[in-house]
Amino acid sequence: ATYGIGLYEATYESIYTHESPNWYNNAKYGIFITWGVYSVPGWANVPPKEDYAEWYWWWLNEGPNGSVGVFDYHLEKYGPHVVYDDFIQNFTASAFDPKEWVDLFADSGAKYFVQVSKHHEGYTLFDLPANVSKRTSVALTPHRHLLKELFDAAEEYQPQLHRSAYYSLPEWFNPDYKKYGFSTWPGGNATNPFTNHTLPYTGWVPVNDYIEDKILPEMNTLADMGSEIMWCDIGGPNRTAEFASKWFNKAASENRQVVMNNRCGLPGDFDTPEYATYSAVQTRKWESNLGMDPDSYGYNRAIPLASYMNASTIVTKLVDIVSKNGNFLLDVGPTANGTIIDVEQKHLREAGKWIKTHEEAIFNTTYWFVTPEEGEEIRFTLSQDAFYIHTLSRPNSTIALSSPIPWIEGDQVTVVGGRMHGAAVPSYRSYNGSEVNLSVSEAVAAADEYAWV
Ligand code: FUL
Repeated sequence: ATYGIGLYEATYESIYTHESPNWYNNAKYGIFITWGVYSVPGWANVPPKEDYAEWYWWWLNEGPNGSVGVFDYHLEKYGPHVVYDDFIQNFTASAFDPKEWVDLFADSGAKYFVQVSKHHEGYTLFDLPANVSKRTSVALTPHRHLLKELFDAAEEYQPQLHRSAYYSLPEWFNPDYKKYGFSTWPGGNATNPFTNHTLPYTGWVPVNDYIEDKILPEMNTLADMGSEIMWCDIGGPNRTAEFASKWFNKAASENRQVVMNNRCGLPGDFDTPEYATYSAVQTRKWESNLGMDPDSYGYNRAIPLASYMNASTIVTKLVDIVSKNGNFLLDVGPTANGTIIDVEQKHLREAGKWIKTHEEAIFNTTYWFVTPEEGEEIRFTLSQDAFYIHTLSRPNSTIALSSPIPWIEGDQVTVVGGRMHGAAVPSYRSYNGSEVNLSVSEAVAAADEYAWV
């Protein structure tokens, strides 16, 4: 049990040597849950003016010339005297059933989840000592330790469903953050944009040193709760090298492996393109985060249900991302009472059926070094046993593969998943040897959906 103790030191160089562990590299698909006080108003316009609904307070605070129309919306719907912190009392979680959530994640085929435990609004879904913060879901409405409830419910799915938390280091309007003069987010007080009055920061416990007395205790709390990923946001002033060295060493001494993203103020173990994917293989591990909503992580009541990402897109994105060495972190935005809306549940479960019947081609795979031309809609993955060829649209009678692949005359090609699972696909090399051709019958093409393997 002493394995790895003292391995990491609190320096940039030492932490830089840490790598994303196998469980994470192999997990491929996670569910991101953006849920907090912002879920109460849950609004951020519709495209092309939509933006992150979890930023409601920021948009509101921008005042009448704000970019996404929150000021006007708020004035019309709530009037000038309802301020952001008034929404806390409506963050009821009254329908929150953590068991239902983890059952859904398991059905979706995901291997991990990342719960937003504190967004830039500063309200935590986890408990903290009274000298750190009372802006928590335990001290305030709904007086529940929501993160712990979710982690506990996931116990049933161990070790398949990894548990973790997103954590924003800065808080927009925490007066204690102000002294760091972080240029984009000065900290300091929020105002009521309609009256210009300075607002109190509900649950605020003044501290001497925001990093020492707030960030570190909060990150340590999440680590102690067993978060396997430290999914930080924004970075900024930090002592992450110190945090990470202790965390990595402790985990190693317990024979666990943990992983940190690139937003804790250090390069971390993987990159996190936001609402984006890469167009080619990246040798450094990465994870794409995308919402089921077209432009928001947090719940946005203005978005038509038909705009949510459907099963076909989920599967296509997953295959595309995995083939390029990425993981796919797909976001849901529950409502204030803790409901993951039906349309999201439906598409997640639908995609989950495909994912489970094609799992050998997704999980525990790695990337092939060649990214096929984007237009070809061909993707490759590789396991210890097989080389997988995916097509992202319904294949025609012949698939011509011009990229170099490990195929020699006589190798067997078979269908993975769908109603024709295991059926042979005749294959041959073109006369000049530059292409491998797969003869896909009508029956094989008709026997699957979303992606063909
Ligand atoms: C960003 C945040 O500002 C967004 O609201 C969202 O949480 C995204 C994943 O990270 O930095």
